[in-house]
Amino acid sequence: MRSWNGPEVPRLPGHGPLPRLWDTPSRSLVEARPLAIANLYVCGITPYDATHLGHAATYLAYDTLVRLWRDAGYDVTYVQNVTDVDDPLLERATATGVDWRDLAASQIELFRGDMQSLGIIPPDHYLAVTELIPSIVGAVERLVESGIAYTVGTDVYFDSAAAAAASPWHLGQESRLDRDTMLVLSAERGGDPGTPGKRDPLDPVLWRGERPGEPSWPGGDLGQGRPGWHIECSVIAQDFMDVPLTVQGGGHDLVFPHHEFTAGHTAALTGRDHAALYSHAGLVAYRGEKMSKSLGNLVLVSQLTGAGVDPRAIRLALLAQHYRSDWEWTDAVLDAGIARLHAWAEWASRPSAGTPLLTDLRDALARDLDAPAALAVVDAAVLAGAGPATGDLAAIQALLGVRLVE
Ligand code: 5CA
Ligand code: ZN
Repeated sequence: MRSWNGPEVPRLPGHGPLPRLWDTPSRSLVEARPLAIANLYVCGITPYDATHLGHAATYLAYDTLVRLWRDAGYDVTYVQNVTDVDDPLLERATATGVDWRDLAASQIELFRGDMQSLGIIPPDHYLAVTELIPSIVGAVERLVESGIAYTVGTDVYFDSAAAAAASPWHLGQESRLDRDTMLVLSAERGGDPGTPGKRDPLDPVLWRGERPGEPSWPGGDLGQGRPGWHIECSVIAQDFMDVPLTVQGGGHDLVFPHHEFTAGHTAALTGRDHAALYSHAGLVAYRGEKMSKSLGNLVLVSQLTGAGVDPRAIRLALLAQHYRSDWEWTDAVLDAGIARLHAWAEWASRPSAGTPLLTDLRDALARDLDAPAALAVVDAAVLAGAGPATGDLAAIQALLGVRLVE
């Protein structure tokens, strides 16, 4: 699938350090060191109610990571999916009387425009799940053949215990959660722990047999149906990159069950870990609760830009929050972004002077993508009175993605 046009990223002198990122399973900062190429998979949108500022914040975090890898001298392969067939999308389509394909297509197009206006580096491979059905069917068939999947009626489930016996993965490897917590989260986040006939209530569906009124595809031995959620990201990642990936990313609402079972599926299919590092972005709230499509408490990027807000001010507003913290979008957050953009643009027009900021910007961002610290480096220079040093504007454009002069 087509992605979107990428921003111009100036090449900077020398190389920055490799970034260290917080790794969910080991609960520590880990150097995101590529084996050869940096392989990044970030979980993409389910295309309805795009693009809210929570999505934007998460994709901005991994945009920053791509910028740092490139600046450190590595080539990057970046893959992102679109979950263009899933229960919530189908429910929304039914509720609004729109064909699910039209709903998905319009929201993906909106998302592309928003990502482009925010200057987010596009993935090299942008895949809708519906483009990969045969590959997913093949993977599920292999799991059935190796005894790691079983059927309940017309549905096929992942056997977590069998996978743990046959692969480097075990339930809890990625999320490090206890069973009681997993059971609660499974019920809240798309799992079906109450379905009778499963070997373990936590086992996730790999292939959902056809239901009346739902879209379905030929599944070979599996029968007509559609893919489960976690197998989609496992297969798309494997089809376009070597595993273990350098980094698997997404918001922290995906720690369990999504990334746990994505890891389980990949390990069962390849005998290898899905990723060397699992990174999770914090969740953006609005009016006291997580900004989410299901709650409807959304601020959309397109609403702000449509009202005339400069996308660079939105970018600066988001960068002022550490990617890993949960935080709340307010008018004050946006106003601070707008004020910072004005102050920086005025500074950029002053005569060139001062000490270059490049090393300090690189060091700040390499410490777990500390964008607030990087903004503070520029703020200090702006307050000091002199203009930017030679190379500062290129450094800000390459590392923070904000272009201050034409
Ligand atoms: N299609 C799946 C992933 S395979 C999905 O979670 N789609 S989504 O549209 O719900 O979310 C897209 C991305 O934005 C995911 O990485 C998710 O973790 C992240 N996200 C969703 N809500 C928020 C939020 N309020 N704040 C930050 N990130 C969020
Ligand atoms: Zn995913």
